[in-house]
Amino acid sequence: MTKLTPMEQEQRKQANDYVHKVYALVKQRNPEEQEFLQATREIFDSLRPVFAQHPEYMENGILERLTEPDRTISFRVAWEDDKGRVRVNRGFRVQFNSDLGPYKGGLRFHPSVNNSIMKFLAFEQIFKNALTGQPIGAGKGGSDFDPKGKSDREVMRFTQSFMTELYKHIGPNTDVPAGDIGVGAREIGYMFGHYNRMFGGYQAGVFTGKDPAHGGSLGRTEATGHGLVYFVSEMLKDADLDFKDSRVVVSGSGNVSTYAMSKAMELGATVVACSDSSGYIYDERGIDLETVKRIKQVERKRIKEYTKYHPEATYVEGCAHIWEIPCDIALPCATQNELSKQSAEALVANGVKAVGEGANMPCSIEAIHHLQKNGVLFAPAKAANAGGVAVSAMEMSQNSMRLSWTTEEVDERLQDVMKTIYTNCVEAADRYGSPNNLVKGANIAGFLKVANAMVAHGIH
Ligand code: NDP
Ligand code: 2IT
Repeated sequence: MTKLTPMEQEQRKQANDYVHKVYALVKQRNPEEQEFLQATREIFDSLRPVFAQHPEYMENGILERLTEPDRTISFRVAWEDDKGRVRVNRGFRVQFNSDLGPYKGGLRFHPSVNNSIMKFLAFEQIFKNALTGQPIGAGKGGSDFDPKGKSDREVMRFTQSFMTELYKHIGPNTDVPAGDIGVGAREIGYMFGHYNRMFGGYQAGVFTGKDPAHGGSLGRTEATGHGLVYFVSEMLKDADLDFKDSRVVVSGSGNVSTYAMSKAMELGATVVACSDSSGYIYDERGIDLETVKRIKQVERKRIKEYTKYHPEATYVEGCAHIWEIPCDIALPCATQNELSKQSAEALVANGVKAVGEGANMPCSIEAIHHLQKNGVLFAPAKAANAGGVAVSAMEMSQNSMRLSWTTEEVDERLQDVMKTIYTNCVEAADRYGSPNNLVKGANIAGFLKVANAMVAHGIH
């Protein structure tokens, strides 16, 4: 290593002091928000070398501004269930940053939803959306409403009440939501319908993830999972590896997981396990995806049902032990902090070669360090799962132009975007002194794009 000059040492010290100071402030302001603090800590760690080289970001207070959302909207959602009882949930929209375009990000319906989870997701979306190279800012929203076990009419009444309030804050040029956990085509359909009713017309560009039969983009449903596998393929290629003949474990059995499995299988992998929030199924000969889709998408039942159709498979109650199944490639595609240091140790002990994050922040910071320390290729969520929002931005373009691209056209663009993101992450990691570290590369490349826009747009 080359010796640092006294000036470089001083620049490093100033950068470290700045990061420390701002992180202390973020902690003081948000003492209860564990997930948000975890997400900011990871970003801050990556950015030290950037501040050492670019004091203008410190002078412009970029970190202080980037860690405080433009606004957080929180509201009551009252609705009536099928038995005529009044129910009350909490709705959120965190509009984090709009320096690169309209606020953009999904809506999550899950009982665990709270301010911290909304904020970490919206915060990470800033860097992810910047990485896509598309003109989109960042937001996230949702509710602690649980669609599980609700009738279609209950989901409709809830989403209409939710939209009656959210309506005031979104629009094709201000804030464009999409799906996330618990929000799929059914929920988007109801919300889009109610938005248009309140608007008194048809505003195609206010939502993405719409049904392609009425205004959505072909390929959006598959985009996150397929994009993840495209990104991981690029990473594997640089290490002379690929999906062909590999054993893959994928957590979750929702949108991201399903299409990650389908693309991995198409590339010749055997997917031996997947899960839902109750437990996981394991089939040495490979999971039958059509059965998974029927159980989860059509019947809306538990993954446990799989063994009824495939008695050769095993079902294990609980999710954590899925990472103890030996595999070459692990793709966590369910939720945040689902892969702990202990899980990472099991993966490493069983010879895992690559881990790709399909979910947002599925690996704890300690798990990531353990994987990287042991030479496991690691694809971070902000880059690896950006294919979904990238195709959302393509949906916005198609809506504006009032035309639709073919599945092949969308897929080609998605592959290009994922390759470009990969290259940009590799280059940023190299340039700032952490070769092969895609976590740092993704954080730095995303940060630079948004920070430059913030400097150009003045202090606000
Ligand atoms: P879905 O609701 O379609 O699927 C979620 C899956 O994860 C389900 O199998 C669900 O099981 C499981 N799951 C949810 N919560 C938990 C939990 N607390 N513990 C264990 N398993 C859980 O959501 P998506 O596939 O859309 O989202 C999955 C992840 O990917 C999320 O982190 C999301 O933020 C991220 N993501 C999604 C994108 C998209 O385009 N949809 C884009 C980029 C990232 P069960 O059926 O039991 O609820
Ligand atoms: O986390 C994510 O990137 C999403 N849930 C998708 C967001 C979008 O606007 O398509």
